Amino acid sequence: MFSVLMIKPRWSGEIGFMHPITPPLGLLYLAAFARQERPGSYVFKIVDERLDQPDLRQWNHILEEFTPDLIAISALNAEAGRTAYLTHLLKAKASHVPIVLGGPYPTSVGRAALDRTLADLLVVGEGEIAFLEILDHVAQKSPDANNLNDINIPGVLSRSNASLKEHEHADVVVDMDELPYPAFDLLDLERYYHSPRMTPLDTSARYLPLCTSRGCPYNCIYCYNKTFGRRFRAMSAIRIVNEIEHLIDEYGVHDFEVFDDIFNMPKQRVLEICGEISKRGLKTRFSFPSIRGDILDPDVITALKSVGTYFMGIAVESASNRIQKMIHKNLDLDLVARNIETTASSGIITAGLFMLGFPTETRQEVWKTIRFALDSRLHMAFFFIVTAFEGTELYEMLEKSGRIENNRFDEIHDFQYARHSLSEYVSPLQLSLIQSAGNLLFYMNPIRALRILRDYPVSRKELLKIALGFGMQVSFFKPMALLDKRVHVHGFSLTKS
Ligand code: B12
Ligand code: SF4
Repeated sequence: MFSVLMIKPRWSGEIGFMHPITPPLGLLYLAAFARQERPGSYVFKIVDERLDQPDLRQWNHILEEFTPDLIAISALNAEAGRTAYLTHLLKAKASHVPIVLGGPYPTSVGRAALDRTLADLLVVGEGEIAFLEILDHVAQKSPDANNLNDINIPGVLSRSNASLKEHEHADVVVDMDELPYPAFDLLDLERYYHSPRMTPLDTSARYLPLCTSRGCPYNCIYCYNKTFGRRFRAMSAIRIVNEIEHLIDEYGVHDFEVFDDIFNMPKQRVLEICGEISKRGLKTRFSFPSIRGDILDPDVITALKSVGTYFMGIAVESASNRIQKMIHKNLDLDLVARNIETTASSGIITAGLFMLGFPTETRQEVWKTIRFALDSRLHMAFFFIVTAFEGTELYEMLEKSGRIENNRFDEIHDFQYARHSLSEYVSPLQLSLIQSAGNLLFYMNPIRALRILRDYPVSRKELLKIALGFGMQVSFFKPMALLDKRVHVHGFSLTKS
């Protein structure tokens, strides 16, 4: 049987303190789709480096034991360095085995990902269809990595098919209901249940991720949403609730973390999903790490609450209308403030996601964002330092103005601790100090503390642990980060502290 070794690399650099390890949904969809379309043809094994951290000896053992016919690596930009290292390590041992690279990293940099690694092929964009064609091609025509020159699949780049247009995307699954359920059976799920997750609450619950739509029609300049494109495609409510029911029956999981780029669209879809869950009498809990705040309304919030929503991250980014326009987010801030009020008052733990230090942002504008958070009923606030990722409009903007000398952003994993400033008017030190002050002012409000105590879905003991951990981060790690040279982004010619 044709064996496929799938790898999720660990992060490349050292910066950052929070490392959620979530099930690698991309790989799980690729495997499930291939199994659905070619039953019995391919066998898969997943190595998640973030969990196992295999050393050289263990990697050799994995290769000898599994003897893969093809290796598939899924990477974000933040994993670019490690991905390159891995391809060298794997090629040294199994040079003839084709290595295919996919995910947001190769999608955002295109051919450069082949130059920076020893991968043989890369897929730009959504992976299911292109990956299946690659599997069929390698299995039937050319099992040797050195013989992949004739490959001609939309969105697939090889070292020799120079004719393929840069950034031509792979074919997408148009009818999302045709997607199989992710192949969770390939993972030891217990290990993910006990790892940090995206939702910053330790509810000690078994949970699984859901991704119910692909694509986002908005165009925020800092966001990398090109993998699935701007055409929004969603699963039907019935398909989604079937998957939820399957996960409850198969894995006994009732807690779901929703990974969609933009879940709450359109309103009718959300209401139908909630209606279907209630109709079937399913016991569910949901958390939404990031939701768009201007397309919420009280009906949607009530419906989500009724099916067990306990956490919602609302992406506000900036409280300055000028910055909202510049970053193409264009939020109606009054509407978002009202939605935060409704969500938080309903007892859902509501977190505000904010970004500080956009190009041209002034100190007053940064403080305006902090004040927005302070004046709100939010339970939590995350003040991230704006970082530009390759492939985003923000990155291009900085590149054009000659402000990027040597991109080191792939070393940053936690934008709370990054120490740089894209703003010409606020230095990195000033930005970090405002960020720390914002955190302190936000959490030292006694009324907020009481509301957190009342609404948190965890025991008082758990809450105390979280509060101590967070207190340590804000009062110790963050100031320490100010002294830590590694937290500087060396390659940037930005305002000096
Ligand atoms: C879960 C998640 C995380 C998790 C896990 C990340 C990880 N290491 O994989 C956590 C919370 C840790 C995280 C952190 C970060 N994340 Co994140 N995250 C997501 C999120 C919400 C869901 C990912 C997912 O499962 N999607 C669903 C699956 C089906 O999609 P997929 O993985 O992209 O896979 C498809 C294709 O990419 C392709 N594909 C994927 N792998 C492969 C492999 C092969 C061989 C092939 C052929 C194809 C292929 O086919 C798949 C199916 O179509 C996405 C947003 C989104 N909706 O995708 C952001 C997203 C991936 N994150 C992003 C960012 C920027 C980050 C951070 C840098 C942010 C931060 N705050 O610091 C850090 C990076 C830290 C790190 N080293 O992991 C960006 C990626 C930008 C980029 N170009 O790298 C995204 C796209 C959000 C965005 N719109 O900007 N993230
Ligand atoms: S930030 Fe959200 S709304 Fe904006 S483009 Fe990205 S996914 Fe879409």
